[in-house]
Amino acid sequence: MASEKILIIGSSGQIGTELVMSLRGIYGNQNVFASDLNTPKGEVLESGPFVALNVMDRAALIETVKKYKITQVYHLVAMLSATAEKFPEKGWDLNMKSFFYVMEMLREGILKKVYWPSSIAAFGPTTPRVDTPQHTIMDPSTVYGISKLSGELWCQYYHDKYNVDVRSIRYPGLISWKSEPGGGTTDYAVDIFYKALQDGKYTSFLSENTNLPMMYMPDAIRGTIELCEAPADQVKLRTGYNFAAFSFDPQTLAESIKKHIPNFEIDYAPDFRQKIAEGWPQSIDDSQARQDWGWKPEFTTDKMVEDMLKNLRVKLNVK
Ligand code: AKB
Repeated sequence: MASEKILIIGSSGQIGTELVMSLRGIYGNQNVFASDLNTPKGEVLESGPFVALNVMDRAALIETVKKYKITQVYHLVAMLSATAEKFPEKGWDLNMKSFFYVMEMLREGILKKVYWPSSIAAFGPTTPRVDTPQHTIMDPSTVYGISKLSGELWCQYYHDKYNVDVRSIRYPGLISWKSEPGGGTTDYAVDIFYKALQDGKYTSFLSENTNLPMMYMPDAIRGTIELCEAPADQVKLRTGYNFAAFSFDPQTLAESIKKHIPNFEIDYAPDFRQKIAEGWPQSIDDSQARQDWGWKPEFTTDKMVEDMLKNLRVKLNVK
């Protein structure tokens, strides 16, 4: 394990910020390189190496991998669902071009392993929405979803054709108090906590009964590392694994928050993100991840809400 050198591309994003710290705990601070356009703050910068990198600069990416003798890449750069609808070509370029740069290094044997995140956005409006199976209709209707489904199929292609080690998970909406998301359709489920603590009220951009699969970040980080560290023969799928914890709609989340902040008020003003959410699953069947590499979430909605509020009160200095 100590001989592994890991590069996290997009380390200043919602997942990256926390994944860097967990991987440094396992592989050693000096062996996990954070990289992003934006210089991180705090512990990511202070605890180990950071490389300022524009992932669209292929030469710089290859140079970084060679210079630091990187063996594994976690490719976390992406333009998420809501933003990519506004900038389709830019979204596609960012999500896919950099993916190929990394996959080609894997094919050439410069890298040993790649992790690439997929999303529930890879499903679409005619996908069965309840307990969405691992293998089912996939007809994404967003730029982001199309890029995620395409990437999944390319992962499988590279694995089957070139026998390389690439792994992927279909993330639900991720909730974290340490880092904020940006440009996603599930972002309301993080914003709501900040507004509940700071203003006592929140206007949701999704309607009250829009049920979506969600997960607390500690589970997402643990699951990601468990998949990446599983013996290769247990990773039977080389597209994205279905990955689930719980589902809720804005009204149910607000009720759970009210158990701690009784005066909290929510109202609803659905915008263009409503249509995106309506094309996504409401709940996910992740039995294959459970069976192949032992996935099991720990956090329920109520447990997550309690932990979010406890930590955000300290972070935001709110009584
Ligand atoms: C988004 O809302 O775009 C992301 C996702 C579900 O992949 N959080």
